[in-house]
Amino acid sequence: MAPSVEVISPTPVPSIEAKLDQKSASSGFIREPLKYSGSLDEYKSFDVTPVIGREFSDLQLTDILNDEAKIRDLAITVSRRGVVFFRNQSLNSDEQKILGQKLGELTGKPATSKLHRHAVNNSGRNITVNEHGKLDDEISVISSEVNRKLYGNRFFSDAQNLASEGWHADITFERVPSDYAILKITHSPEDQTGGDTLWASGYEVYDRLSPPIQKLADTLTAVHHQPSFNKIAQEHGIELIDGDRGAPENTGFDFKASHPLVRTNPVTGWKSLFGAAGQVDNGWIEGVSKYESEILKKYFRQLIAENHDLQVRFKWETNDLAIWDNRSVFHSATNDYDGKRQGNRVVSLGEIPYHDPVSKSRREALAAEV
Ligand SMILES: O=C(O)CCC(=O)C(=O)O
Ligand SMILES: [Fe+2]
Repeated sequence: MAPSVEVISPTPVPSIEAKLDQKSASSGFIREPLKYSGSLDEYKSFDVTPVIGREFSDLQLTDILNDEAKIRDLAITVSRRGVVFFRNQSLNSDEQKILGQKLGELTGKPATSKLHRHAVNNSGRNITVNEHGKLDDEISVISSEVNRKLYGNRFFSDAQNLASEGWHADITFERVPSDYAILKITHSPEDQTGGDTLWASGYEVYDRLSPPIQKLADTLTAVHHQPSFNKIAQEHGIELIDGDRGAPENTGFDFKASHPLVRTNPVTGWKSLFGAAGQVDNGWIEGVSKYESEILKKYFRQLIAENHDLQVRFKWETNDLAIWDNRSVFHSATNDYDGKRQGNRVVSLGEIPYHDPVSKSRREALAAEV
């Protein structure tokens, strides 16, 4: 008998086992959570909130760039705290790229995963990464001026949309999405204030689901979709990057990928809600009715946007830098300024997302650690 409700059929995706096999075959990827060795304890730092965020008060990243133990510990710290902040960094864009690649390499990402080359936010837009006119496809220049040109008035302070629409994780429409992202703000807003960025913990969102809803979420997948790139490319005569966007799997112009709704972070071993907010606004949750998909998407977005106790907000000064783990946090820019603001972002690619059924939630794992 035909189902009485319209069910969104799952797109064919490899089974969890196939994904794990594929990953372990291609990467020797690490199943056991990684242990922090203590090598960063000599630097002054503090937790910005109980749940998310750590700030290092005076560490210069250039001083530790060649120290593999420290970079590995840094990656573990980012994965555990979700986002880590550094003030007034001297790191240039080439060093930022080295750091982006090392964070994942030293924590076991597949050898084929490099730095992302963004289909739109690349050198083709002709915004230079420094004052010497350097263009680089592995750096996305985050520019208020270009955003206003391409995406219109939601990037002005008098926009009338809901600011909470901005919550997302980066480039999850790719089959191999990001592990870490590093944003260095090179020009803080000319207005003197505004332009803060917020991050929200996907681990904590998962922990706020009741056990029966966690069980349901554990079994689901979601399609992540970004339809606006093709539209923007057409409207503004931009040539999209089609070929290898940092991993051999990341090609084509569909900008669509199916990923587990709840993703295990291989560095911490913790489960995080992943198929939520901006990256699934134009996508859907698979295997449930269209109506159920909309209700679940709305509920997950609400948990992210309306729980300020799982968020952290950062106020930028020029040359401040943030590193976050795109597998386990969402973030949102604040478009409350009208002057110029600009930064360089490196997005590195990690593993094909997977859900390890024996992995723990953050709260469970932390309780077991003490
Ligand atoms: O401009 C910001 O504050 C953040 C922009 C963003 O979403 C990103 O860099 O990934
Ligand atoms: Fe982003």
